Amino acid sequence: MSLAIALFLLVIGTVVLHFVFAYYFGWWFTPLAADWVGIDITVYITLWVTGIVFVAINGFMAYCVWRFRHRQGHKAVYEPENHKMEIWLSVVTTAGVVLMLTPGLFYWAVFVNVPEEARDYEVLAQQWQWQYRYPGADGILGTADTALVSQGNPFGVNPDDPNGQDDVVVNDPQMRLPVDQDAHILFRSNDVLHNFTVPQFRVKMDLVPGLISYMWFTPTKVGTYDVLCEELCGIGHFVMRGQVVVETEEDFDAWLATQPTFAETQNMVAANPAAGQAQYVVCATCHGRQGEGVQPQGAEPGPTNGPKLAGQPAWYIERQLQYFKSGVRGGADDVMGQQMAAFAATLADDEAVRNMAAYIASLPNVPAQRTIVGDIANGQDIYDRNCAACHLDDGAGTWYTDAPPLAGQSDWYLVTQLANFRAGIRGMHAEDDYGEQMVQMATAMADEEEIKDVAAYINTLASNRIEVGE
Ligand code: HEC
Ligand code: HEC
Ligand SMILES: [Cu+2]
Repeated sequence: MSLAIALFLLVIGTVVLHFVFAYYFGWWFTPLAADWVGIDITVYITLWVTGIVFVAINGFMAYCVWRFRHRQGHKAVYEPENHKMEIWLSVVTTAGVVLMLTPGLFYWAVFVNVPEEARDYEVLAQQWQWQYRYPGADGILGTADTALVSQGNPFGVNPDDPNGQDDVVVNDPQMRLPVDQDAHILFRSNDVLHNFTVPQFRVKMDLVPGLISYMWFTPTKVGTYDVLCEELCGIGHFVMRGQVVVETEEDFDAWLATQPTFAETQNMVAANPAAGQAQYVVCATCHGRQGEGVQPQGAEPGPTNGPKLAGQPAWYIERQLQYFKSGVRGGADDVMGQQMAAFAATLADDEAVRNMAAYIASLPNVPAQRTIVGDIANGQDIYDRNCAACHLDDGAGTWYTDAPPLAGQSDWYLVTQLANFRAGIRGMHAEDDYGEQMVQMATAMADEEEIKDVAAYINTLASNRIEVGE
């Protein structure tokens, strides 16, 4: 009897909760922003078919448990054959399965047949970022290969292919698409399986190393949508966040025209460290003459305690200076970052930023002082499980994962940054796609104590540390 009631409550509860979540909390499809309304229809049909079957079967089971419960003097009868009932059940099951499968097959045929006039785009996934490629004026994407991937050619575009010279390669997790234009998206992966999903477009596709997969859709609404990596197996895919900005064709074309072509990125003049050095004079007050950093004297770092910069690679320095200039770092509640933002603004243009980054990257990696003590074993445990995947086992960082070196950095600064990421002071700006990863990762440390443990462990990774007082 209690089993019958439990089954009955399960059915009622599931149906009621479904409607409460859908209508009261709005846990439902995001508004559609592409022309794949057919996908929604197939999902609705499947939901209705499986919903009705769920209620019918469990209801029937509850009924049987109650109706045919054990009673004195009653005996079960064995009835192995019932032709009428078997035919009836087969017909209903077949109808249900056909109803669920047919629309899917129909839309799959549309899905795999890309319209002639669709424009080509390419998405490249790697641990743990997205990159995008747009064809130039010729409308053709040149060939590319992961074997050609390097820091100067992160997309692996074939430098000998004339079709690739005018391609626009964007090493940034934000993609742009013109509205109401069929988009044919080609997918490649640099390392492991990934999955490109934009919920509002209702289409998703796996990216498989060694294969080119594809999908197509027509974005129908101007707006900004989140890109998710819905690959479940493996680590870190949940931090692969990006955006697709759907805009008018004029806006899209205007933006594309401002982007350097592949040929231009390959022929860029080398940065000039001497020009950077001339401008560094103002930076020295807070970051030291040799970029060695200015140690805090009291317990808390003050506004003139700039972290050590020597030992940081040019790509990381350049990105941070651009972040400070554009307000991605150094926002309203970031008191220390605001100090810095004022000085980043003195670098007039992209060239000045590149020159400064090149100068800082050329500074000798002088030893940093060890100021943090903590439980090194606990710090190592946290670091190896959560941080090494991007910052590497030895804390050296790599351009490939966009993660900067941590070993050799001012340890007190690592502590303040991890606390800032945890508090949302750094990494929460809508355009801070790299910092956002750290907002998620900073939760690996439960409290201030554990942050210090990790910093203490990172201290042991640097070969050029000096002990306090040495
Ligand atoms: C008034 C002091 C001050 C001056 C002058 C200053 N900075 Fe900074 N800088 C800081 C502080 C403080 C931080 C750390 C901000 C934080 O805690 O988020 C910082 C952070 C940075 C970072 C980020 C480092 C990292 O690992 O993320 C870079 C790069 C940088 N500064 C470069 C420069 C350059 C180049 C100049 C000269 C144009 C300069 N700074 C001038 C105080 C200063
Ligand atoms: C998914 C890759 C990834 C993982 C895992 C990761 N990080 Fe990071 N980390 C980054 C990226 C990318 C940045 C640069 C952010 C930016 O450009 O603003 C960064 C920046 C940092 C910074 C700031 C450095 C500076 O000079 O300002 C610290 C500190 C840091 N990470 C510590 C950690 C620790 C500790 C862990 C483990 C708990 C960890 N990270 C795990 C990707 C990662
Ligand atoms: Cu992924």
